[in-house]
Amino acid sequence: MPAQQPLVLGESLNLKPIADGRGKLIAIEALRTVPFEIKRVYYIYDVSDQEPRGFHAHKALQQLMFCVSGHCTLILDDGHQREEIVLDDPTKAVIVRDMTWREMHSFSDDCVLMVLASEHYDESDYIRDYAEFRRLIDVQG
Ligand code: T46
Repeated sequence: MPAQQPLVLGESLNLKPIADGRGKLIAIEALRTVPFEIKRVYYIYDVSDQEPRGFHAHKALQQLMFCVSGHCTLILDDGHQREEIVLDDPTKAVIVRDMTWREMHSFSDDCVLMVLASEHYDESDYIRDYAEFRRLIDVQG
């Protein structure tokens, strides 16, 4: 397994597989494996021509992200620094907290990016303009 990179903006989580002669199983439990209730699960796959996605932050949302298949590159930005994380192993997950700008790049053809979210979908929680994101970060100090 690749070595975990030390993360500054996202909290890395090493998901522990339960392995036996039949293969591997990973269980993720709300308020145990992740520090939040899981209200929503979605996954991104079949990304065309390595098209980047994301380019937004959330006002109040925590998410756990990992690739169950393939790989992609996650960029996190807190308005002061940027961090690049390659998600390339189903055991390698990142908790992305609110007020963190995220971009997903370089999706492999077989990539399935799984996301467990602390809230239901709410478009009003999105900050999709980077200048507005920076302004809100500055206001928060
Ligand atoms: C995030 C990154 C990692 C829904 O209707 N329900 C949902 O739960 C989601 C996540 C999206 N949608 C709709 C909203 C848009 O019409 O699906 C469409 C695509 O969503 P979006 O352009 O926001 O997709 P990404 O890949 O840019 O971002 C997504 C999540 O939206 C976002 O919260 O953190 O993945």
